[in-house]
Amino acid sequence: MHSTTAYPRFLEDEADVGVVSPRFAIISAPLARTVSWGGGTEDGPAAILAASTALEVFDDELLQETVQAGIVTRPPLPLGEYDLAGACGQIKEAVARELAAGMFPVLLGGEHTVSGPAVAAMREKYPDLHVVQVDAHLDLRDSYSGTPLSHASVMRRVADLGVSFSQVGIRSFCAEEWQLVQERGWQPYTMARIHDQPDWLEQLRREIKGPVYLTIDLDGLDPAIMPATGTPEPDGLTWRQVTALSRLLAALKPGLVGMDVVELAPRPDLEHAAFTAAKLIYRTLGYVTRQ
Ligand SMILES: [Mn+2]
Repeated sequence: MHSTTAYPRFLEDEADVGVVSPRFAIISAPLARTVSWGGGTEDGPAAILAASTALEVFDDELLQETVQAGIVTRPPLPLGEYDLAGACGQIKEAVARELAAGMFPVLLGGEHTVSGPAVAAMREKYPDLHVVQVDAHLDLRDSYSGTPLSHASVMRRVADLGVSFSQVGIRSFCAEEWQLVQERGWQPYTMARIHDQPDWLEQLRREIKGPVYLTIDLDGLDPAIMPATGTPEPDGLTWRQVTALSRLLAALKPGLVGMDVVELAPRPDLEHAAFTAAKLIYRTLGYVTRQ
C-alpha cells in the first residue's frame, strides 16, 4: 500500500451507521521486523481492510447486520518511527486507550509479535485474562534471531506474564518448545489431537475461566483457505472449525473481550485469503454482539 492513497477502513462507507457509542475499534499495527520467511506482513492490515469492502454487511449465519453495533477503524499506528520495543509500547498504549474508552479492540498485524503488548494491555484491565491462540506454531521459543520480542516467542512472553492460555491448530514446533510444553504440563490442541478427539471444543471450554483474548495467527487455518501467510503449513483448521471456536469463546461468560488477526502476507493473486480474514473478523464480532 502506498502512502499516497488513503488507508482503507473496515467496510468503508458501510460502517457509517451513525451509532453514538460504537462497540468495536479496529487498530492497524503493520509491524514486520522479525519475520523469518516470506514477509509482506506489513501490508496485512491494509489488505484485510480493503477486502472487507466486499463483505455483505448482513451476516449469512447470524442473520443480522453486525455493523449496526458500530465498527470504527483507527488510523494505522506509525510504528516505522520506533524501534521494536518502542513499537510494542505504541501498540500497548493503543489497546489500553480503546479499553479505557469501553471499546472491544480488534488488532490487525503485522507479525505475531504485536500480540504481546496487546495481551499486556488487556491483562491490566482483566487480571484473570485467558488467551486463546490459533496458530500452526507454538511460538514458545525463549528468543529468536537474537531477540526476545519476536513472532516466534510471542506466547513465551505471554507465559512470562503469568497469563493462562490455550493453543489451537498446532502442527509445527522445535524440540526446545516441545520440551517446555512437557515440563510445564501444557496440553496444546495440536491438529493430531483435534482430529483424534471430536470433543476438543468441549475440553477447551472447560479449561477457560476468565475473560478471553483471541489471537489468530492466520497460518493456523488450512492453506487451502489461507494460503497467504509466511509459513502455509498443511493440515490446518477449516472455516467450520475456526468459526465454531470463535462462536464458543463468545458464548462463554464473560466471553471474548478482545482479539487480533496477524501474519497475513497478502498476494495479489490470492485475494480470497484477505477476504477470508475479513469475514472471520466480521463473523466473530457478530458472535460477540450476541454475548
Ligand atoms: Mn504461526
